[in-house]
Amino acid sequence: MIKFYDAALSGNCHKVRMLLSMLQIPHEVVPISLPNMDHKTPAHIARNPLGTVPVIEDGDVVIYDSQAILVYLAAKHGGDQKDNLWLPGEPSEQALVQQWLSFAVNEIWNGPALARAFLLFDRDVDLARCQAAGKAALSILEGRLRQHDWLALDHPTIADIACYPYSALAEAGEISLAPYEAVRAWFKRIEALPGYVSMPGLGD
Ligand SMILES: N[C@@H](CCC(=O)N[C@@H](CS)C(=O)NCC(=O)O)C(=O)O
Repeated sequence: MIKFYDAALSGNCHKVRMLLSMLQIPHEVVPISLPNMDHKTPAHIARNPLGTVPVIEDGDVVIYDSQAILVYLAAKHGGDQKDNLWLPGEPSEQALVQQWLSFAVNEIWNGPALARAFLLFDRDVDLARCQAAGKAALSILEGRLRQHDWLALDHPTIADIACYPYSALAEAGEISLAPYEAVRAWFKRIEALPGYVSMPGLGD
């Protein structure tokens, strides 16, 4: 059974929680306390030299980074390559999904995610810079979602899962979501998907 090293308030972990639930993948959660520094113990560093969560172990396979974990879970449990809606096998579709996975790690992490981390967890970053980056990222999402229901394709993919948590948590970083109507409508579509799970600060 998959072991999932999970920290409750982590949006990166939440991406994994959501896909495990949506794909109904059996797993065991191993809680990691970031305040207690569980993620810096030798045992955890052996799993992930970066000392971060999420991490999954599936037999001998150990994967860290939430985007990499989404790719693994979708490829293994999302259906055959031809009909895998979460991570399509067709090259241009797969690349479009990857494009938004990169957006999650770069623009969304360096914007709303780090603004929230500053205000909630005393992360040493420049709040104003993160908030400005956050607004820029949300504007790009808004532009895409005014024309399309989903980020990469015409149906939900792991791109939507990867970009959702820290966008939806933006107000915890004191970035108002009021100007982003299409983004807020997209949150509702994601929250209506079968198997959606919430976390503190997100829609139930
Ligand atoms: N790119 C990684 C980032 C992982 C990450 O920074 N996780 C945070 C929790 S959201 C963490 O473990 N922080 C503790 C630390 O950096 O020491 C991912 O997407 O999983």
